Amino acid sequence: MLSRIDHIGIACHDLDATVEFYRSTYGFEVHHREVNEEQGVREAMLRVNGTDDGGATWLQLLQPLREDSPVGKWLARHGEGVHHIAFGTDDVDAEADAVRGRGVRVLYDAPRRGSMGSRITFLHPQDCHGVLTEIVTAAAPDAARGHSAH
Ligand code: CMX
Ligand code: CO
Repeated sequence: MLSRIDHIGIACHDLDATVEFYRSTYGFEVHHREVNEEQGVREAMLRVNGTDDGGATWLQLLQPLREDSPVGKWLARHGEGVHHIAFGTDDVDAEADAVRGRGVRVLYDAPRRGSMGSRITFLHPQDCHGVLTEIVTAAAPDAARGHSAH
């Protein structure tokens, strides 16, 4: 079951400037920073609210590490803005199998590592009415706590 909006991914050119906008305009603070080489991003996670499944909803601010990465390519074409939405579930493997069975292209054969030790996969935007869609299972609390922010 998809049980929450886990995060909204927002592409930006300058992570620090964008973090400062969200802090000074809305009061959202950075909970976690991370570089994900595989995804080609430097990111900041801003916690917005808790959810009734025990998880949370975040803003994921994304600056590309390289032009030839999903966020880098998208920024060059569209400029800054909302890049993807992510639904949270406690079983990303089962959800990926279920949507694959409904004819939606799942981009990864097996989930990969996302923010804060989560496991993530993506659905092709052309199969989702133009929305790049991510499915996330958060790390168990112990694993998340052991994950270092930098
Ligand atoms: N939202 C909606 N549509 C998108 C999109 C996005 N973010 N990114 C690409 N597309 C669309 C393009 O508009 C294009 O459609 P048209 O041909 O109709 O114009 C099509 O997808 C192909 O676009 P492309 O620029 O050629 O991009 P690629 O095919 O090389 O890559 C995709 C597209 C979805 C496979 C790639 O972006 C991807 O693998 N994304 C998943 C990984 C990712 O986004 N990582 C960063 C976030 C990490 C995180 O959340 O932790
Ligand atoms: Co994301």
